[in-house]
Amino acid sequence: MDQTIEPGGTPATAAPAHPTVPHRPLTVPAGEAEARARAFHEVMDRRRTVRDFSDRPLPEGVVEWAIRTAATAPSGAHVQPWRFVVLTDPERKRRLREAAEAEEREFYARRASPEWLEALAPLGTDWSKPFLETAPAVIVVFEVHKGPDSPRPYYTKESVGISVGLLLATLHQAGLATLTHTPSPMRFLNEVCDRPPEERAAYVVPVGYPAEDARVPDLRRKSLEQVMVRL
Ligand code: IYR
Repeated sequence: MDQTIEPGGTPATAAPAHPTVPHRPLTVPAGEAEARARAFHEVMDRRRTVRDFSDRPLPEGVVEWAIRTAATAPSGAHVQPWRFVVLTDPERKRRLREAAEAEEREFYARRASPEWLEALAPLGTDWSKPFLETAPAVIVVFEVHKGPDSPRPYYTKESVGISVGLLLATLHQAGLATLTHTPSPMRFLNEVCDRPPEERAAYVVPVGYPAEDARVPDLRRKSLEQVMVRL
C-alpha cells in the first residue's frame, strides 16, 4: 500500500528510527544558581585523597548509589563503556594488595624516573599499599572494549574518567573517603576480578571511612585565576 510522503521525505505513519523524548531539565531559579554552585564547591573542596583507612563498615547502599551515579556519565556514542567491580571479600583484597605491591615495588625501585619520584615526594607514597586490605571495599573500574557482548567504544578514557569523577563526588558527599590508585601495569586485575580480556582495568578505588588519626599532605589548590582563562 502507498504511504503518504511528507515534504521532508519521512512517511507520515512511520515511527522515527531514533526516537526522542522531551528533556526534563533540572530547573533552578537563576537567583539560586550561584548559591547552589557555591554550596557544591564547598562540599567538594573538602575532599582529600586519603591513604589511611579505618576498617569501619560501609553504610548500606551507598556504594550502589555511587555506582548508579557514575553510570550516568556521558559517553562516546552512549556506549557506556564501564564496569565497576566491588571487592569486599578479604581474600580477594589480599590478592589485589599482593599483586599491586609487586608492581609498585618495581615502580619505585626501577620504573619511575628520578623526576617522577621527586614529584611524588610531597605525597609520601611508597610501594606499600595496606589500604587495599583495610578499606572495607575496593572498586576496580574497568574500561569495556569491543568483545563478544560489547560494542566498540569511543572516547573510552574520557568517558570512564568522567564516570570516576562522579563516583568520587558521590562517595565524598556521603561522608566516605576514596583514593584513586593506578597500579601499572594493571592486567593482573582481570584475574583478581574474574573479568574477560576485553575489560581493561583503569582505576582502583579504595572506599571507606578515614582512620581517626589520618593525616594528609599540606597541599594547596590552584586559585581560579591560575586555572581559568576568560576570553
Ligand atoms: N602508582 C604509584 C605511584 C603514584 C603515582 C602518582 I602520578 C601519584 O599521584 C601517586 C602515586 C603508587 O600508587 O604509589
